[in-house]
Amino acid sequence: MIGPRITVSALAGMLAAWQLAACSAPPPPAPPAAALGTRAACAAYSGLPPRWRDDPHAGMAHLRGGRFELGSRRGYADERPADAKVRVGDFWIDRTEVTNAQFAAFVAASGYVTEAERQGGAAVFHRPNADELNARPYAWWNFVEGASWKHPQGSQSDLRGRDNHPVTLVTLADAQAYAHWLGRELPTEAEWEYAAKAGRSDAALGEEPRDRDGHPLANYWQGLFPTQNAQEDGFAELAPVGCFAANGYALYDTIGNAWEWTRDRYVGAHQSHANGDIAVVSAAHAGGAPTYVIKGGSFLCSQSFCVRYRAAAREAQEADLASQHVGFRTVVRG
Ligand SMILES: [Ca+2]
Repeated sequence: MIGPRITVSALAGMLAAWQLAACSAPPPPAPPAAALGTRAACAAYSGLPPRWRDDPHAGMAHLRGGRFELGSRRGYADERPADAKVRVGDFWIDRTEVTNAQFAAFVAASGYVTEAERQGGAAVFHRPNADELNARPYAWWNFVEGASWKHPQGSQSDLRGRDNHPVTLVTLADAQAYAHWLGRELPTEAEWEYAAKAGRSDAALGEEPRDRDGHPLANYWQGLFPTQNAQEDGFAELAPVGCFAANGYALYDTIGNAWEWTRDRYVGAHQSHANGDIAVVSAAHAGGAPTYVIKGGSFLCSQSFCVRYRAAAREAQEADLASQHVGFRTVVRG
């Protein structure tokens, strides 16, 4: 059976209708900002988001607020009881951890001197040998003289090749100073966790971040901490921001890479696990600094020690302790 003939005039009419529709259609959306989320993309990233300093929300995603479950029914005891009635408002949040390039711009503009620079050093990780492990607890932390955000391994080191890495070795006050320079704030714990969970409530939120094939989905520690780093994720220590796929809210590295400061004091019980060798770092501290909540885990979190590479996980960090595995991201409410 032969179908109805399509005539030349009918074709012309269809073409005219298509052209009319094309002319009246809204313009296509602007191309998305340079996407991160792959090893090649993060390696090529300058560390400064598109329209940096021209757009007050440069590098940020806007999240609609809502109600969600803060905490976990499956994690450490200090993540419970999970509260399913926590509500957050609308806010913008950095899509990546704040980078060295961004923090350098702040320092260049303001002349700001970080707390670690004033203290003369900061806590830096190293992989200890057996003798060191036997000699003292938490032997993987050293207070390194001269270490600061721009000298991450000590005074002889610098930021060459690390513009796109998260800035670390910054204290709570340092992070707040940067945020205020941009007219921003640090997130509350609830805002941070809302952003990191990205609307999810499934059981995988409480598990090691691997895909179905077993590949790591974040920069954390695979192997026996702190002596065996299998580097299945491709990184021994900090990675450039945005090397791994974004979460459902287009945010990178909420899990792993660097821990992230929040503005909230840490109150209540805490299941012990060290964030720093207090005996070592006490030389630079008067002691008694209040602790604040940090979130998301870092490149040092492992199945064998710190199982805190999860959105609900929380750690208490001394406000004035600069450490190699703690950075931050900022928010603008509204
Ligand atoms: Ca992080």
